[in-house]
This record gives sequence, structure tokens and C-alpha cells, in this order.
Amino acid sequence: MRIVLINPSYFAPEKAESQRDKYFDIIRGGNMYFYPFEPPLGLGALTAYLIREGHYVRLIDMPGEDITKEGLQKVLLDISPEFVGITAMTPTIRIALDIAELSKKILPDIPVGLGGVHPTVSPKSVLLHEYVDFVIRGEGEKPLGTLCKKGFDNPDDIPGVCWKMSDKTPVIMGKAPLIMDLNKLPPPDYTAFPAERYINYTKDLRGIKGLSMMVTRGCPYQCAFCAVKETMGTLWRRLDPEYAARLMLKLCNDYRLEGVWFKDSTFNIREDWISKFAETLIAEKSPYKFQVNTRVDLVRRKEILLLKQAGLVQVDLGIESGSAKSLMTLKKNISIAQIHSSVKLLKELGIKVSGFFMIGIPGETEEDIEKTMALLKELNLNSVSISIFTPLPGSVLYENLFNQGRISDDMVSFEYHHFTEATESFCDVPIRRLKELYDKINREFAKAL
Ligand code: B12
Repeated sequence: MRIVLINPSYFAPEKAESQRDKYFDIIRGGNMYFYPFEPPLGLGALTAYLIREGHYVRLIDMPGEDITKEGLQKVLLDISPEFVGITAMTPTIRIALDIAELSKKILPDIPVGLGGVHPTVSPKSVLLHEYVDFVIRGEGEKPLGTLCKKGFDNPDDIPGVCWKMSDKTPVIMGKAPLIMDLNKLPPPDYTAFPAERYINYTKDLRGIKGLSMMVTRGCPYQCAFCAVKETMGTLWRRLDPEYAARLMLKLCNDYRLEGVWFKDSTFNIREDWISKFAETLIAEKSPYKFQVNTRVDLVRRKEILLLKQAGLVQVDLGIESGSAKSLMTLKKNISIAQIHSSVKLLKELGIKVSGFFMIGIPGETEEDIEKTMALLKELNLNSVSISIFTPLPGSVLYENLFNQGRISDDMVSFEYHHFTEATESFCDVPIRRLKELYDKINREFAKAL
């Protein structure tokens, strides 16, 4: 079967330029190394899986290939696919739906399915859209593989596959069981997207020729702002550590990289896994650098030293706030003291530290935000990424705010869920002031570094 998978552009067309400029201004300011330009690993994983199942797959990576809607139309007509799959996070749902419409208009008989975080948490609203035939919830490999095998006229009883009856009534299915043995999946297909562009981009921004990788799925922590449990669950699953290390070596070798960015939610959940992973790299005399994401309460001296020996150069920490009250609201389960001690330790060990922060957390006053500013100054990190809190569907805080009637389930506003462009305040500081503080925090911080 000929399958097209589409990674939509990040920004709604009318906002594209201002959004991009805004991000680049922040980056130029020197305090943010984050811009949403990363390889679509989810679709890369699906591509590899479907190819192994015997299908032809063309991944259209709109941001990576800089494809416009006109370009997309041409590729769709050229390929004449038998199924079009589109990925969507909350901020890209409207664009994903526009693409579904475009696909239906030029290929009216070809089924269109949406997957990813937003369709997973809000299957009904997405399926009610005129141009969407299927919503695939959770990990997509098995449900989409089965649907393609069974045929699109026969979608009932496939866990994870939601569909419409002939009178358009949506049939909502639960998610497919989590994939327990990740080793059995083929690694994501990096040839399916323009890897070189992503490599050049990381070189410009982070100084290292690198690519992102993921070797685990799921996160057992309960952070109230995060939505990842909806697609990947709370059960931590991983590749065998030796296999994960070999895949990293292979990726670096294949693309002549200097290193890898691990995008796993929390990299060092288990110490024995980390030891085997690091020891494999050390035994192979790996010359490559890598970065990981983790929590401040998981920064352990012995482990960091071993990882450093294996090539660890940077740790990204979810610090989020300098206010103990806000950390409670976020259910981070970390203390300000832990933040200080883990940053101090990482610096001592010669590891670069980057931090994620947010302001405008529900219940916050200006005083809480000032505490975050003070913490940012004290920590003096190598780089930071600061967001204005935005409730993500699939997260506990979204649910709470929704139940309190503070947000409507209005899809149109979702494209403003770029955290630099918040249109609404969910804390005690009015939105205009929040934006002023956001600009101030970015400006001041850029100077402090
Ligand atoms: C890498 C990453 C990015 C990258 C690349 C995303 C991409 N295009 O792939 C970049 C940097 C661009 C990015 C940006 C943002 N991200 Co992000 N990101 C991630 C991250 C860390 C990993 C995603 C990943 O590759 N996972 C691994 C693959 C295997 O999983 P997957 O992508 O979910 O795909 C699987 C299933 O979802 C499903 N599936 C996905 N698509 C499709 C499509 C079809 C047709 C089918 C059948 C199945 C299917 O099958 C896949 C294989 O099992 C996740 C957190 C995490 N640890 O997962 C957050 C996450 C996805 N991001 C999130 C957010 C909020 C953002 C931003 C809004 C942040 C910001 N400050 O602006 C922006 C949004 C940009 C935009 N306009 O859309 C949220 C999404 C929540 C939500 N409700 O939408 C997540 C879950 C993190 C969180 N804290 O909650 N992100």
C-alpha cells in the first residue's frame, strides 16, 4: 500500500512570520537554545514500521522540507497514496485539519487519519471534523499497521483506531496496549526526513553537529502540566541499554555527527540501565557527545561521572519555577534546595546545564514570578528556555482549568499554544503584565549570561 505521512508546519500561515521572528529574536538574545525544529521521530518510527510491514511510505516533513500547501498538493498528486496520515500536537491541530481538508479535496476517496498527542486526547472533536476518517490513539505502530492490513472498510475492533459509521457517528476506541518490547520495533527511519537540515541547524544553534534520538518511551512522574502520558503512558519502557548505545554509535557514524540529543522525557530512570548504556559507549571508545533530559532529584554524582566518561556534555533540567508554591501546583515533587544542589553538582563535574522554566502558572502572583527571576539569576545556567504557562490538553492542569470553566474546548484557539504567544493568563497576573514580565525575564536573562 502507498502511504503518505505528513508532519504539518508548526505555525498557522497568518502567524508564521511573526512566530518565527519572535523565536529567532529570543535565540539571538542568547538565552534560548530551543526552537521547535526537530526531526519528526514519531513519524520516522511509523515509517520504519510500515516499511517493514511491506508498505511504500513517503514522509512529507513540511517544516523540514519547507513545503508549502501548494507543494504538498503536488506531492500528493504525484504519489497518489492510498492512505494519508497526519500527526498533530495541540498547537498544530488546526493546520493538521487544514491539510486533511486539502488532501480530501484533491484525493476525495482516500482515507485520512490523524494521530499524535492532540487526536489521542481529543478523539471525538477531531473525528467530527468533516475531512477526517480515522483517529489513531496512542502509539501508532500496531493500530495503523493493523488498519492498513485489514483494510479501511473494516476498521471495527482495532484497539486505538477510532472511525465513523456511515451516518458519521464517531466510534471511539480506547488506546492500543503499550508496546512492551521496544527492541522489536525497527529504529526510526532517519532517511525519511531531511536529516542534514536538522544537523546543520543544531550546529548553528548548539555548536554541535547532532541529531535527536529517543531510546525510551513513557515517564512515571506525574507533572501536572505535561501531556506525554497520554500517548506514551506512565510505564517506563526502554531499548536494551547496549542496543541503545550501539544505535547511537551507528547514527553518529552514518551521519558523521559530533553528538546526539536524547529527547526522552526522563533519561536516567534506572541506574542499572544507565551503567550498562554508559559502559557500552566507554568500551566502544565512543568519541561522541550527548545531552540528556532529567529531573533535579535524579542528578546523582556517580552516575553523572560515568555518563561524562561516556560523552555526556549537557543536562537539561525541568526546573520550572523558583516558587515552592508553584512547584507544588505543577506536582514537580522537587524542592528549591534540590534545584540548587543538582545545578551546583553538575557545574562542579563540568557538565553544561540548561533549564526549562515557565511563568504564569495557575495561582501565581508577581511575587512568585520574581522568585523565578531571582532563581534564574542565582543559577546562571548555560542556557534556558522560558515559557508562559499554557494548559495542554491531556495534562492534569488543563483538566482542572477546564472543569473550573476557565477554558473552553475551542480548537481554534489552540494554535496560540506557542508558549511565547500566550493570549490568556491562567494566573493572578493579567496577560499584558505577564507578557511584559516574560519579555523582561528574557531580556535580563540574556544579559546575565
Ligand atoms: C521532540 C518533541 C518536539 C519536537 C518535534 C515534534 C515532532 N514533530 O515530532 C519539537 C521541538 C518540534 C516540539 C515542539 C513542541 N512541543 Co514537543 N515534544 C517532543 C517530545 C520531547 C518527543 C516527541 C517524540 O518524538 N516522541 C517519540 C515518538 C515515537 O512519539 P510520538 O511523536 O508521540 O509519536 C507516536 C504516537 O503519538 C503516534 N503518532 C504520532 N503521530 C501520528 C500520526 C499518525 C497518522 C498515526 C497513526 C500515529 C501517530 O505514533 C507514534 C509512534 O508510536 C515530546 C515529549 C515526549 N517525550 O514524547 C514533546 C511533546 C510532544 N511536545 C509538546 C509540546 C507542548 C510542544 C510545544 C508546544 C512546546 C512549545 N513550547 O512551543 C511545541 C509545539 C510546536 C508546534 N507548533 O507543534 C507536548 C504536546 C502536548 C500536546 N497536548 O500537544 C509533548 C507531549 C510534551 C509535554 N510536555 O507534554 N516537540
